[in-house]
Amino acid sequence: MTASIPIPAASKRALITGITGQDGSYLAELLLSKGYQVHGLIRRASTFNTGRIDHLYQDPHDPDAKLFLHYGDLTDSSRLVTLIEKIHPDEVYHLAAQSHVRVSFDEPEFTGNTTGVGTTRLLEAIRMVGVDCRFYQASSSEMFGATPPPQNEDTPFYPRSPYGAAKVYGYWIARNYREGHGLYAVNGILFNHESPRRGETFVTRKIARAAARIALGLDKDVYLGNLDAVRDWGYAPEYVEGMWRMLQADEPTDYVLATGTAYTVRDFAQFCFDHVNLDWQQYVKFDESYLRPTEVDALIGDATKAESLLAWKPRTLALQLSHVMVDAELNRARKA
Ligand code: NAP
Ligand code: G4F
Repeated sequence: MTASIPIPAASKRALITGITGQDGSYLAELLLSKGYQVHGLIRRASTFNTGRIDHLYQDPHDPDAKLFLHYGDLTDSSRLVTLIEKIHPDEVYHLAAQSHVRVSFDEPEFTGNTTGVGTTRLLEAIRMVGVDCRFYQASSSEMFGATPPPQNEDTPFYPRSPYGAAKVYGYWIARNYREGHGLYAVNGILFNHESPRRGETFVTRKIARAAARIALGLDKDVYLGNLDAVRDWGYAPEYVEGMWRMLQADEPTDYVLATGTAYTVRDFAQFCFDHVNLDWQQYVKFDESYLRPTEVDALIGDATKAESLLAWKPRTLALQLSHVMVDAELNRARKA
């Protein structure tokens, strides 16, 4: 932690909220590789929550250190002001959120407070300090909810969860600071993107992990909810590259990142189990507790704008992604 350590000068400084999450960890790697000084907001927890970024650790006393971590929370506005004042970032990537859709039905108020109002707290900190920076808001395809695919930047929002509603609020508050306060603020409307670093309770990681562990004789089966949901799954490292590109453009605007391909949860299960030569139907069981009060049936994105303005293109599609994830789980399980 860097409580009393003065921050050295650097060519470009980035602040990442949510640096301990899937996307934050890949983005930190990318920005460090580009020579940025990277600052990450982390929450105090009773157990370590830095597993995804431990390999990036640098001694903050080292004069060449480029990664600095700061305790803070999206519910603590005075801390956000202090940090913006101290770091004076050139780019802010706001990724922190209560990001689990199913959990948002159990904790709607908390989700609104962090995922929604947390964005305002950070934007207000930037405005109050008066720092001239570029701001990335982690918006979500979940905002489209019940609006049928294909979905692009002009598609109306119809959120179907407290999480989706909080993200719609975050989207509009970021646009408001762009239009009202002249902030360079961008909404990246990202469709589902996954990786071996995905949280274990999201469906792709849950399935990949189960397939690997069942193949190794460590588990017997896996319980899932709705297998009919259609998602547009891409690969997280490619999506964080898109986030960075959004903040390098001349003008701030909003972009969809997606692969444009559509698979059901059932398809993804089949890909994963096929990869370890098992019949998914023998191992996937149903548990209604994984159903949601309102489901998002189909998300399929149209990323034409990002492709033409940012030259961004996804390379890894669902089948290859499933193999990357199952192989990572086989390695993890063997090591453990
Ligand atoms: P993730 O793995 O769940 O990471 C969420 C991050 O937010 C973690 O670092 C978490 O810290 C932090 N966080 C949560 N509540 C916080 C709080 N109150 N104060 C400070 N930090 C807090 O999410 P992800 O998949 O990387 O997604 C990154 C962002 O993109 C999220 O905003 C998500 O909603 C959005 N998004 C994700 C996808 C996707 O498919 N992955 C698609 C569209 C949009 P801890 O480690 O301490 O929990
Ligand atoms: O993996 P999921 O939990 O992802 P979901 O709900 O699409 O949300 C993710 O993507 C959003 C972008 O659209 C992000 F904004 C959000 O932060 C998050 O990263 O569920 C995918 C689908 C759902 O339809 C769900 O009902 O899988 C279905 N599902 C079926 N069984 C399950 C399960 N989901 C989970 N998490 N666990 C199950 O056992």
